[in-house]
Amino acid sequence: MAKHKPIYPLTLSLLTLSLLFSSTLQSPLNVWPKPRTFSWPLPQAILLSPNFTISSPPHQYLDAAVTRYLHGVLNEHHRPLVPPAANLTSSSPLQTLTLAVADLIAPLHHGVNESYTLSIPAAGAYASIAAATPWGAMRGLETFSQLVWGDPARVASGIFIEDFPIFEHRGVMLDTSRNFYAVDDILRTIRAMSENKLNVFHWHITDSHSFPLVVESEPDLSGKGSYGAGMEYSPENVKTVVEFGLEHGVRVLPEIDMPGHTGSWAGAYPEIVTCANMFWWPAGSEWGDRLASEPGTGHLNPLNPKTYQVIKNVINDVATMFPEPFYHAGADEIIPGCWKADPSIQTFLANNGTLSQLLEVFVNSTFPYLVSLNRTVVYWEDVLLDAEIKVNPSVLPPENTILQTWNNGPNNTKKIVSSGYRAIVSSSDYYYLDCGHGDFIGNDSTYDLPPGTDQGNGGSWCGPFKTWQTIYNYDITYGLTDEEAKLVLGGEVALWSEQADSTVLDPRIWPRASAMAETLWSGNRDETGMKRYAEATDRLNEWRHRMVARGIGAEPIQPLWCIRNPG
Ligand code: CP6
Repeated sequence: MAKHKPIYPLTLSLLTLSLLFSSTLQSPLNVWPKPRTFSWPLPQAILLSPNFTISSPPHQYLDAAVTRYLHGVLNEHHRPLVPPAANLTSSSPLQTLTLAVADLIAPLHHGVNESYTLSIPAAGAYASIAAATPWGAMRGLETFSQLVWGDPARVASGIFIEDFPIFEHRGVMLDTSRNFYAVDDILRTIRAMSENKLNVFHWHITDSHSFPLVVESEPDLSGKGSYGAGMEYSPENVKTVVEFGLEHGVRVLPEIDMPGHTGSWAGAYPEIVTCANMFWWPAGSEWGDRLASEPGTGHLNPLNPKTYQVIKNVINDVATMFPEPFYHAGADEIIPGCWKADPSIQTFLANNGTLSQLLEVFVNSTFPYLVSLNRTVVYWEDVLLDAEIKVNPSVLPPENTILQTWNNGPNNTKKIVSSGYRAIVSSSDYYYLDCGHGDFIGNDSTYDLPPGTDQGNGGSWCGPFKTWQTIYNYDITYGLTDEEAKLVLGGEVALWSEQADSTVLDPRIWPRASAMAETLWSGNRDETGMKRYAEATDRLNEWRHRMVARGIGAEPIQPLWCIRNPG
């Protein structure tokens, strides 16, 4: 049992004083996401010396970050929307930022310690970051860079920050199958993630529409399934992305969606994909609804041995290309009609087999293989929570399985963690960035209406648009017990790309992903427990402005007028 120290009256009055300082007298700090604790009692700043340097222990990936931030702080010359009131207090400039890293060999894995402290003296030549790991040091460098502004460059001073995230998994999911993104788009997204202290790039690489990943042991998958030469990701491209992620403290988590969403595999292997050529069938038919404007959604046939030959080759190559210990294996949205279209499956069902058993056959033939490669498998929640087609939980041991929830808000999160599984939260009502941009069921005759009809089922079926406030507001452990909440690893915003490509990538993601980034890093409430929208709005305006200056096309959240005319 830990002993509680008695609280003396003096301690109490000091506590009250410091609370007063932190809530009322402190100057606003333009850092996004807001640090967990900081003190900046007086609005002061100190110039950066033109010879300013960052000294750090050598490290394969931290070195690149140090070079990047050194260049950034000396050359950004950021002009804030509202110039900080801070006065220059010292005649001698800051010479050095020193990094101390406790554990230099900690790999960038789930749960790695990202904590750091940053101290910038009011006067004196040295600032310092003390971090648990290189990845925490990168978070500290980002914070330092956001405290720098002006020409000549200056940094907020007389400041002490102690910072660490609430949630360990803070991600962005990008779908590169429905539309193609160039490698540069992906790198820019990862850079912006790192600047928002997000740490997992969930790459939904393949789907029914295209198979852009070059798998060396199965070259026909992309050869016949990609949108064409120049719209593929080679193993070298993947290496570039993974290394870039490491230099930015961002893990790259691959998803090869299966057994559903695999129509694009049929170019190479029509014999292992069911229903791939059933382009259009009517909504509400006995086949079940088609999903996501698909060219025949395509499901891998669990009863064909050839299916597993191909899958094992794919998994092997993907595991080689992506060293990340988490592997996302999909398993979302199985449509009864797609499997039922296949004669061998019809026989299986006629002999009293069920579609859930068919999914179990599939999971039992693929999940242990992933575990044998030391992977922790992430599935979409459907694998256990679908109304009709789901496996028996006994085939998915909680120690190797994480479920990503996307339906039914907090209720499904509760279902997942109360049955002992870890959860990643991407509830579509809050975290789906694509929704609200129109209906993506292509060639849809529901809009060809006879005279005298007012409207069809118009509008977006996955709307409305999620504002940054909707995202900021969401408490991903809402309604959970403390024990259950521990199983929530974090969250991901998701950009499905039926109606997105590089032309809209930045403004669809930013600054709305920034809203989640802060909620998951330091929360969405002030010291009194109130949601901190007003304060966050001004800071997000500044942060969006800085992101734009850094080459991220984040969309505006307000007219400039509001900033010039505050209150
Ligand atoms: N593709 C895949 C999709 C979606 C999912 N999986 C999706 C479903 C509903 C909405 C948006 C996207 N397009 N493979 C669900 C996980 Cl509203």
